[in-house]
Amino acid sequence: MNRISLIGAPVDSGQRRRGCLMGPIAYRVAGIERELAELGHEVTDLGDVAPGELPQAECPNPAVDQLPETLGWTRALRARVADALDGGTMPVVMGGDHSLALGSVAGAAQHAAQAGRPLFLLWLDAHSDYHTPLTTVSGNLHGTPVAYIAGREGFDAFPAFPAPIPAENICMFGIRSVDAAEHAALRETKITVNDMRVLDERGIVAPLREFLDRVRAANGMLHVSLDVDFLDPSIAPAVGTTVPGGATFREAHLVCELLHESGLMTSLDLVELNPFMDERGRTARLMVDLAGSLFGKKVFDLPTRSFL
Ligand code: 5AB
Ligand code: MN
Ligand code: MN
Ligand code: MN
Repeated sequence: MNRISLIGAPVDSGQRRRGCLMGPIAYRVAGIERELAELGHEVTDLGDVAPGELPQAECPNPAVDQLPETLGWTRALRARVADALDGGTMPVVMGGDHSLALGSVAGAAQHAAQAGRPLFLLWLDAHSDYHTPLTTVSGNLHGTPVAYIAGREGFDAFPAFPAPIPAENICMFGIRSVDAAEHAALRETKITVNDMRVLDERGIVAPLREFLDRVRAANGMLHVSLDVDFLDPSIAPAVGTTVPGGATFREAHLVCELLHESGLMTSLDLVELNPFMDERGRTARLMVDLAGSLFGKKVFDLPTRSFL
């Protein structure tokens, strides 16, 4: 049994296609609270976070969009996620675009540092989100959280990231769209980038187990950040940044099931759902279904059978 804190994060400042602010409501309408409660967890919906007063901020890169808004969210979400963890609950952040991870992972890192445990990051995404505010071409800050979390330079406008996560503790899955500047920077790190080619060749189980084994061996905390575009757009159309060739329905569920079995996840983001682009709620429902798998839902609970 987990004590789960649902945290609404209607963040829309990390990109320019509006709609992610409707995400938290879509998760509620799709029944996320009941889904998790029926699995035996104690679920509390803390409602939506607000960004607070917007700080003055400037960035040398004129492309950067909505910096003060994103800074406001970063502060507010960091505090809320750290509080949820300090109170012994597991935060599930319902986004909102991926810039919310600037705050949610900072909150997890703040808590982990105080608890004296290392923090690991599992990034399930089509994109590596490894730009800094200085390298981004689009100016959309939802493409920057991993760089902030890993302690890259270029985030002068932001509060210093508490205990940046060492590259060896960061693992990405589903990657299939990386910009040139991100690629060059990632080459210089030890971040594990399991792109779709790796999943095609090795499947998802072996590389995920390798990572989870490392988390367990270090007695680490594990933050999981699930971007809707990790999934193939044919099953999850409700995203602004679709990239073909993503994870299938079963691959995605298998990741979630293995994560649940590991018992290692300590905080979670559900990001980039844009309900305005959904088809009759199917993406919202799929994400709730995946959240169910992450918290112990199984289709079958029978010993393996052979029907010969
Ligand atoms: B997402 C791109 N690299 O910087 C950029 O959806 C896309 O949170 C970023 O993964 C995608 O704008 C951010 C082209
Ligand atoms: Mn992302
Ligand atoms: Mn993405
Ligand atoms: Mn996106």
